[in-house]
Amino acid sequence: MRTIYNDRHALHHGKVEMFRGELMPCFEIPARVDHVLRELKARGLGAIDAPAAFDDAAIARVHAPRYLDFLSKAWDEWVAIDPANAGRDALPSYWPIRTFRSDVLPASFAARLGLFSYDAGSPLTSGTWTAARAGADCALTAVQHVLAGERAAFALTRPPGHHAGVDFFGGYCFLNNAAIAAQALRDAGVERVAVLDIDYHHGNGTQAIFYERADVQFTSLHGDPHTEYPHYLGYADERGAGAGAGFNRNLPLARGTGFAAWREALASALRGIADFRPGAMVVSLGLDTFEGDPIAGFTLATPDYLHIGEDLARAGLPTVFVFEGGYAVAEVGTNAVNVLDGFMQHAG
Ligand code: FKS
Ligand code: ZN
Repeated sequence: MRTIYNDRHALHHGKVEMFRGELMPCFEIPARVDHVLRELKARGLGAIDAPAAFDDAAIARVHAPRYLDFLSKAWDEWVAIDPANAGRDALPSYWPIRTFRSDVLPASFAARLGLFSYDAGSPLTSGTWTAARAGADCALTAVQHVLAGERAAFALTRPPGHHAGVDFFGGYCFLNNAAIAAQALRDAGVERVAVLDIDYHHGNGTQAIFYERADVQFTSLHGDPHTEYPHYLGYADERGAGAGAGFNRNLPLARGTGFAAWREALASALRGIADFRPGAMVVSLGLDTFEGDPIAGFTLATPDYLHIGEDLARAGLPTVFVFEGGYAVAEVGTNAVNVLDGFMQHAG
């Protein structure tokens, strides 16, 4: 399987995130991708290519113009407030929740930082825009290879994407790479696209982007939002709305869920995807379902990831893998490559 990779991911390197009233070192760090890259090379999984450069049009198919405008200029605005900000990440501290206006774009940078985000765990850094933008190029390039007839391709990128919505960042995510890939497949003429999200955390951004659409089906296996981040979305009764009614499926699982139960949920998810008869599938590939993950609660073991790849291959669909979470840094490479390796061994 071909991997699309670019070292610009490392330009996004947050220092701290807010956790329990304290600033803690970030979990989402460049070394995550370095480990996956090393494992891909060690196991000779396939070519590792640089992404092609795309203009902003494919990104603007998913994200709002005023959000992209904000994100692309945010770092310069942050430093313009105070030159000393060059040495600090930007973290929001207030948000326009219910009863506040979101149509007004305040002049204040801090106010706009809150308007376009939903948590204090996603630092915006000097290289965030460049890294996220290069990540979207990786996803779009992976799509091109699959459109050209390759069975699958892997966008190895960070920051991750599945929490980012049309006009907000959060959960370490800025541009929704999986949604951008799914939309690009649609725009290239694939009539129905399935997005399968197997990160530990619900892909609230991807769900929201496609919630009222019948042409992109979203299915997610994740920790029960009653106890797990992102808490405010990801419940089983969210089935889509309007034209999208019936095209959203959430399979929340209790903290502590092991591979047997998780794999049954995956089988159910894949049956729903088969019923949809998609022309292609985008997989939000998070590895934070691993038993050793420091911020998640399932108990999957390293060999289980080979079986996940096998099950995904048996869906028989052209597949774009997009890298998402996974914070057991020493194991994330083996776990990710196990999925891809298991897939290729059963891709037929
Ligand atoms: C502990 C509270 C939870 C945010 C967790 C974000 C998870 C991100 C992810 C992604 F794939 F996007 F990277 N913090 N500080 O794993 O879903
Ligand atoms: Zn996650």
